[in-house]
This record gives sequence, structure tokens and C-alpha cells, in this order.
Amino acid sequence: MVFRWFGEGNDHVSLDQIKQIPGVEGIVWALHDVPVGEEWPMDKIIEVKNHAEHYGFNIDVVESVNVHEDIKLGLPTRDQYIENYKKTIEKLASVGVKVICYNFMPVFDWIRTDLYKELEDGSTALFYEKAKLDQIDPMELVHQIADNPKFTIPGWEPERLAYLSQLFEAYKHVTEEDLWNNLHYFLEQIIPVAEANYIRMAIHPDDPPWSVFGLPRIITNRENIRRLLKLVDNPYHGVTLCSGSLGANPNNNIAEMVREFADRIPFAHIRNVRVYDNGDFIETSHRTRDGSVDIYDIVKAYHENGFTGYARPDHGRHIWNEECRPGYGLYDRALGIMYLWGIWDTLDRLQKERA
Ligand SMILES: [Mn+2]
Repeated sequence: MVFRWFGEGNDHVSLDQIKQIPGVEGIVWALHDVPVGEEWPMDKIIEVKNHAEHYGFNIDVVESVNVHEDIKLGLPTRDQYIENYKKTIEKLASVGVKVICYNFMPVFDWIRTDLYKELEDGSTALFYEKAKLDQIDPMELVHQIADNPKFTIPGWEPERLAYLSQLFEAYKHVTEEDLWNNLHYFLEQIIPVAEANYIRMAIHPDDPPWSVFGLPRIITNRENIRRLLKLVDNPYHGVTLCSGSLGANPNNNIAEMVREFADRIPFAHIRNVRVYDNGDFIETSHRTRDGSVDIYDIVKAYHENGFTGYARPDHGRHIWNEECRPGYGLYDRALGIMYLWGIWDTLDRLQKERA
């Protein structure tokens, strides 16, 4: 079990606090201040390693080493960025990193229309309103999301958004097939380097798993993940199976995906979402009955397959008046972990008792 941590001075949650969540062995980290496309500096990597290890945490999982837009666009300039990416893989391997999470979503990482939508119990959570998204100008949404006075939002870094209108222009003629080709090119370059360094690359699915603002999106469902894994048939090329991202589409059965792709999932994001008939969805607590995703069956599928990868609760609601980065409060993620452990430990005991 691992827990995402944004770094010293960049996270309201401390490593002391994470230490008190039962069963958390590592932090999921990144150098959030290195601009996308640049090679990560070794001194900063070592700084995080030393800090985490001082608290007894491993740094096995990095999320994310972001992919420069020129790579996704397939521009001639991509090769330099791919070279930087390879060097970062080698450096991370040298300090013991085992898994690198990344995504291949054009322009935006995840998208929501409301970061603090109130649930029935008075807690708030990330919310996606389909009708609003269909109408809103992307620039306006960017200001609503990124102009958060207290916290920077992962995936919505200012430097990434500064060239937004140019980026939209650049993607105008990029089809889904182009994006597949550009991903294929990237994978063929980096997977051999990852393999040589014993790092498992784990692509995160698109969130939400459909096209937004007319941008192409491809890591969206079982069939596409099947196609993705075949692009480069190598165990070091895998998926960060995110039940919340894929779960926003009720046609996605995540537990079935776990059963099919088990040996290609080094990293699991496990969280629940409640999907409404009109296409809206909101992030909920982890309990199966609180949302539309069968968390029990997902954990069961991992257990059946003897999952030995890394898992994190991904997001949580904002509860008990906690002031936090949207989705990344301490309390609800800790509750989520205890729910996951509850299922896992029960399955473990049942298995032993039957043996
Ligand atoms: Mn996720």
C-alpha cells in the first residue's frame, strides 16, 4: 500500500501523519517543480529519497513523469524530449524506483467541472457535470480549476496551461489513430530502456475515459487497453489500472479488466465514483455501496490473481472540514485504505482457512 505525497512544503499532509495510516509502506512521489519534458535533476531525486527513507517509506513508485506535448503530437522535436525521458528513467532506477506512472492525455490530465461539490452528508468531492462541460469554454474551465488560491493542482500546472490556445490549435488535426501512432513511437523508444533498468512503465487511463473538448483520447476501455498492451508486448509495459477513471463509464467492468490484464498491472488506483443517468459523476467514499464501482469485486480480482504490485486509494472526499488539495485530503484516503485492507485481509484469512 502506498500513498501519494506531493513533497516537503508542497503538501499539507506530513509524512508523520502518513506513517500512522496502517500498512502504508511507501510514498508515491514526483518532482512537481521540474517542467514537463526536462530531465529530472539527480540532487532533487536524492533529496526526496533521503527524506522518505528517514520516515521509513520506500520511493518505489513515481507518479508521474509527464510526457511532453510534442511527443503526443508527434512533432519532430519529440526526440529530444524522449531522450530526456530515458535519462530520467535511468536516474530513477539508480535510486531504486520500480514503477513509473504516466499518462498520454492531450493537453489536460484529469478534468472535472467542480472541485468541491457537496454530497448528501455535507462532505465535498470532485464532480463532473456533463452538460456544463459540453457548454463551457475550455479557457474558462482552466481558470476555475487552476486558480486555486491555496494549492497547485497536479496536471494543471501553470506552465502547461500557458500555451493552451496554441495547443488546441496544434491538436486540431490529430486523430485518435495519430495519437495511437505517437504513443507507439514513444513506447518503442522507452520500454527497452525501462526493461534494461527493471522499471515497469504504467500508463494511467484517461480521466474521464472519453474525448473532452474534441481532443482525442484512447486509453478508455478494455478493448483499447488490450490494443495498448499489444503495441509493445513486454512485461515492463503495463497499466496503472485506475478504477475511478475507468469507472466513470458504467460500461467498464474494472474487475474483469483486473482478471484479464493482471500480470500487466504494476500499480492499482482504487477508488469509487457514483455515475448518474445523465452522464454526470462524483467521487465518493470507497465503500462499494456508496458508488457505482464494485470495489469489493475489484479487490477480490487482485487477490485471486496474487497481486504483488502497488496500490493506492487514489482520491478521497474532503471531510471533517479538512483544507486540502482537491481529492488529496488525509482523512478520506486513510478511510479508503482501511476499507481496502478490510476486504483484503478477509479474503486472505478465508483463503488460509480453506487451505
Ligand atoms: Mn487514478
